Amino acid sequence: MSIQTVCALLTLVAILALSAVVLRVRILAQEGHDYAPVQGNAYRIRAIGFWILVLVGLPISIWLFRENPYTVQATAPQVINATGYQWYWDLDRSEVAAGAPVEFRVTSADVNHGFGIYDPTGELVAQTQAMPGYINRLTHVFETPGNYQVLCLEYCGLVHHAMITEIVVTEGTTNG
Ligand SMILES: [Cu+2]
Repeated sequence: MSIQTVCALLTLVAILALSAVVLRVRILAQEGHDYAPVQGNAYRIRAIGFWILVLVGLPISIWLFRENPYTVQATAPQVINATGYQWYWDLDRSEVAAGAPVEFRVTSADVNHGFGIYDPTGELVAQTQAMPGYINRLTHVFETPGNYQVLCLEYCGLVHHAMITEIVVTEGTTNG
């Protein structure tokens, strides 16, 4: 199961749980209760929730920070300069080696574009913004050789959908 699917399922579960809470509150509200005991309970639940967040959420957050795509140390990165135009991509290089860091330096010649890299199965593996006047650096290690596609992720006009180009990831090491 991909990370996107896991996130989508977790979001769905959270939405259902929240809906159940709202529904329960709606039903309880019709019965009418004394305010004081309800308030006491609510404060207790809030305190428990707070400590659950601290004790569970904090370690998870710290654990997730192990892997930060923006701090990947590229010793000798393969560099691709990418520029977005209405409506095409210009890459100064379209072939890189798998297993070694690739640094994308992404900008735009006109309007904002979204630089999204998709693997051969059509799954988004990395993305950044292509903005006029800025060079956004994105480092990614392609683990699997194959033909990857770059698509525009931000609607930029009439032929936005045609902003597709290809990056070929080869096995072994290519220098440059
Ligand atoms: Cu676009």
